[in-house]
This record gives sequence, C-alpha cells and structure tokens, in this order.
Amino acid sequence: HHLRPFVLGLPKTELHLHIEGTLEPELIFALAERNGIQLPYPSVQALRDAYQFTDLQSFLDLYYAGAGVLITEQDFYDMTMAYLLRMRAEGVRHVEIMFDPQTHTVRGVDISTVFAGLARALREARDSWGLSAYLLLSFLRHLSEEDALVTLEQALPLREAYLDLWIGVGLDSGERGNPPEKFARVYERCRTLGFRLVAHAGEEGPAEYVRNALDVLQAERIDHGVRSEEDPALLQRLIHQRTPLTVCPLSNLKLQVVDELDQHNLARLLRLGLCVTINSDDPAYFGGYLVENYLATAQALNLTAPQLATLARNSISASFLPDARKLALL
Ligand code: ES4
Ligand code: ZN
Repeated sequence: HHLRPFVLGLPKTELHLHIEGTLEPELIFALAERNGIQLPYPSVQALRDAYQFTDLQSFLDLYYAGAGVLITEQDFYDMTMAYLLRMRAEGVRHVEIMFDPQTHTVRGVDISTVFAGLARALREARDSWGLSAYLLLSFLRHLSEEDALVTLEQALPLREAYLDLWIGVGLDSGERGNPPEKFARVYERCRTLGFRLVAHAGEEGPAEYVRNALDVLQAERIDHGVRSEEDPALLQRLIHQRTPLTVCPLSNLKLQVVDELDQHNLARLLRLGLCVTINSDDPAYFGGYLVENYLATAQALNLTAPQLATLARNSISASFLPDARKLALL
C-alpha cells in the first residue's frame, strides 16, 4: 500500500490489545514444547488453519486454549517482548495492554507470575527504546462478579510494585448475556481505588450496553463500541463527551461483526466527530498488527492521509498518558 511509509511514520498508540491475542501459532507451539504440553493440532499450519471464526465465541474458544501454554514468568515475558518488538518496527510510541489474569489463575498460574513476566518486558522496552506502556487488568465477563472481585483482591497486593504500569481495568470476553451492570460493584471499587476504567461494549452487544458501560460502570473509554451507531442519542453523547472508541477493524471483519471491511462504520463515525481510534485487538488471530489495521481500513474505506493522521492523533489524545506526554507526541 502506497500509504505504508506514511502510516509507519505517524506517531501513534495502540489502546485495544489483548496480550494473549498476540500469541502467534509458532510461539504457541514453542511454549507447548518447552512446557511439555500436548496440543490438539499436528502442526503450526494446522493451528493457523483452524482460525476460521464465525463470531466472538468461536474465536474465544481458541484464544483461551492458546493461552493455556503460558506457564512461567519467562513465557509471559517472551510473548510480551515479541509484541513490543513488532510495535517498535511499526512506529508505535505507547501501548495500553489488556491482560486476562483469570485465564491463567484458573489453571494454577499465580497472578504474580503474570505481572512479573509482562512487566519485565514492558520495562525493558521503555528503558531500551523509549516505548511507554500501561497495563489494564481485564475481568472476564462470562465469569461472575464475585470471581472478578476475588481477582482484584489477588492483584491489589502487587499494585505498589507495578504502579508505573498498572493504571486501570477493563472488561472483556463474551458480551451477549453479560451486560455491564453485572460488574457494577467491582467497577465501583476500582473507581474508588483510583483506577482508569475501560470496558468492551457494543461489539456484539447492543448500543444499550455502551450506554450502561458509561452510566453504570463509568467507563472512560469504550472498546469497540461500533454498535453505538444504532442509537442516535448515544452517538450525540459520545461526540459531546469526547468518549473515545477503540475500534478494531480486522477483528470486526474476522468475527463477522461486519461482512466486508468496506461496510465498516469507522469512517462514518469519524465524520460525525467521534474520537475514533484504530487498534488490533488480537493481532495473531485476526491477520494483522496495528499498521495493517490502518492500511486495510484505508484501502476498504478510501481513507485519506489526513484522515489517517487524525486517527493516529486520536490514539494519542484517547490514551491515559499525562497531558505533557500527549503534547510531546502530538
Ligand atoms: C476479545 Cl475481540 C474480543 N472481544 C471480547 N473479548 C476479548 N478478549 C480477547 N479478545
Ligand atoms: Zn478486545
């Protein structure tokens, strides 16, 4: 794509990224071997060939299975460092990374192992090439609020040690039937504790879930949010509050939230004046990292260079960076 050098050079951030979704099939196989885990696929290619999703749940089944190879601190470090090296190559200046501790603690992996591996990679990237990073601990919405509260309590003793990284919480996994209200208490507790708040809403779920993520959870940023378009009053509110949407075009295509990328509403939302950003979600599963998401979207929706620059600028202003750092990047 002729805009590749332009997009590579844009100062930009990634704000919607599940670190477990960066596990490439090659690394899944390598970690399985290292940990003596038998995978139900004969080869890397057979695993990659299984990545044919019809909806969010069909993806999540493989995503949670893939994450099952993560056992040691080194595993979490290797996964995270592989992703950060790609972001360096793509001209990304800052990342806000979600991780799903419940996926690991349920298998007997200690939450401190998860934090330690992620943090060692993030601090190394910061110290060696100046890539800044924050962590957003994500609660799995298909599990109970009680489970989320227990997870928060397990993580809180680590807060001091990771104050430079762990700045907020998120809500992910299967959206349908798991509305934001289910997590009202745990979000209230996180708010009291001073955490920044994001939540997935309006990916497969209705616009009402976006509204309740704002009203009940007091989310400051909405992950996906593309179904907000179904509610004009909500759209006006998102515009006036400048609530950012972290949109993931290739994810929406692969999970059949849209049938074709040229039917994606990102350009419409941008034209309406929403603070839309482009992100990669689970790049190892959806066929492209951040720059690929920009370029595929530009191609499908005929985005211009100034529009791509606006999207990149939005990604900086929608981040949780301090204002001084935002200004330096803009
Ligand atoms: C996710 Cl695409 C998506 N949606 C909701 N939860 C997730 N966890 C990882 N990827
Ligand atoms: Zn997501």
